[in-house]
Amino acid sequence: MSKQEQPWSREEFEARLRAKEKYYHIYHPYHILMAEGKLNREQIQGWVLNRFYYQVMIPRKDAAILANCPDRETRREWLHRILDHDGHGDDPGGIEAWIQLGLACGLSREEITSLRHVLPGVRFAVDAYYNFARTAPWQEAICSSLTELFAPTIHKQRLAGWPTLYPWIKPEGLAYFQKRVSQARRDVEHGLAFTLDYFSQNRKLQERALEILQFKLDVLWTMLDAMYLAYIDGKPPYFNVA
Ligand code: AHQ
Repeated sequence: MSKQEQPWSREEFEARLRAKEKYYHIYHPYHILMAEGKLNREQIQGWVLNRFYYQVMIPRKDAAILANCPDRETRREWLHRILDHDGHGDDPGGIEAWIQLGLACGLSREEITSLRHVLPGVRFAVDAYYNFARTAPWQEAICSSLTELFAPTIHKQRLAGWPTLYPWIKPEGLAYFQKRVSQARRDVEHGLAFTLDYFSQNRKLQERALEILQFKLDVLWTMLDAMYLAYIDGKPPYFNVA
């Protein structure tokens, strides 16, 4: 087998997955302006309203993976992701926590849950992720969640910065980010171990894993592109149509 066809070692494969961090949406101009405290109330509210569509589609994405997955052990590992978002017992879950973030930003529950502010570009990117999880092999959908390798940093950045950068946002709204720091870490432990095992069968599968991770990075980046055009450039869809 030539050098080009041999699978990378587990360490090199993991390093190549982690090297994709440079494409993570923390580096998107929208998030850079956010981290610098340069977004106004409408631009923060627009982000919260649009990201809500991503949040409500996550448990449906995860349920699609469960539906496609015949392996009981993997389903047992994956199930908590739905409960994390939909809630269970006394824990109202991440979707409710995101609504609390929206309320803390001065939005109404109805405005958030109506989804009427979701931009077409955001909807298309999120639906691309959901439809990927529904139609791709379940192993590929597990791999696509690995952008969460990079998520703790962005959640911690918001927790550290927002109280001073955006004092008008009620601090209780940040609870969502606090929960995600530990949930993302736990999710990724299983997701990464599974990906390193399953996709290391051969080099072609390893390269497919990198392709899948890039697709998900594109989903996250494209959501912010739509928001940038609408809320920073002031050019929402059809802005110039009478
Ligand atoms: O709040 C986020 C979340 O619940 C998830 C689930 C996970 C997945 O299954 O793809 N990805 C993810 C992400 C969340 N928040 C994003 C953020 O920037 O606040 C990061 C995002 C991710 O990195 O995929």
